[in-house]
Amino acid sequence: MSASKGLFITLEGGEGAGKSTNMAFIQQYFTERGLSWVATREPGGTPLAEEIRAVLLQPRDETVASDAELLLMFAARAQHIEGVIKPAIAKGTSVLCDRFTDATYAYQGGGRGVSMQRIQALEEFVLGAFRPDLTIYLDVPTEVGMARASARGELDRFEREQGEFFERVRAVYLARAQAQPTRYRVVDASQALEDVQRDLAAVLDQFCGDLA
Ligand code: Z5A
Repeated sequence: MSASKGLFITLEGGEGAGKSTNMAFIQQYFTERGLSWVATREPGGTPLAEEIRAVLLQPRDETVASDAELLLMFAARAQHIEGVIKPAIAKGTSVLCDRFTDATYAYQGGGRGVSMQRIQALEEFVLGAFRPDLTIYLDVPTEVGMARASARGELDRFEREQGEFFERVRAVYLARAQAQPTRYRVVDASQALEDVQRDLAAVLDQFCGDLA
């Protein structure tokens, strides 16, 4: 990978996988090697997209139609790609993104049961051929992740889902990782944190070694 190209790296995981904890580790990895980076997240990452995030995560009495949820995810994504992700990469800055389109396949496709063809059509409409260079999936058994996450405070609209929902989410992530081994790396996030981060560093060494 040439030093002038910013990488687009996405981090994915189910409930309690440790994304926030390990996003901080990835940022530190980049900083220690003098690599320029910007950290961002989905849904969100720009003022407008963060407003859409708040709408999406807010628990509400009204049932949210799966297609409304799907379209809001992609509306936020369209704004995020144009406003943050593509401009950073064009400047040679790597983008470290907490969730991206794989989360839509996992949560809206797997969790909610939206057809994968419909998600794929929106992906092509909003992203064209643009995809992450590397997607790291932090894999943790659902019951382990839910136990970790239950220690947190008030639950958002997604965190209120039941175990079967998160089992379907996990199954989609694992299937996508298996189907796209060039882009995906799966890290066993049920290990002790220091072992998770050793494995993460090995993945990053392989992908980012030429940039330092
Ligand atoms: N969503 C969607 O449906 N469709 C989409 O297209 C997109 C998103 C993009 C918000 O995402 C919701 O949006 C998300 C899916 C949906 N809903 N859910 N669930 P988010 O990424 O902002 O929210 P999150 O999933 O809750 O992520 P998080 O805050 O990064 O949580 P986390 O992965 O659980 O990470 P954590 O807070 O670092 O770790 C949880 C706890 O585990 C914490 O106490 C840690 O100290 C502990 N931990 C972490 N690692 C370990 C290890 N190795 N051992 C022991 N304990 C650990």
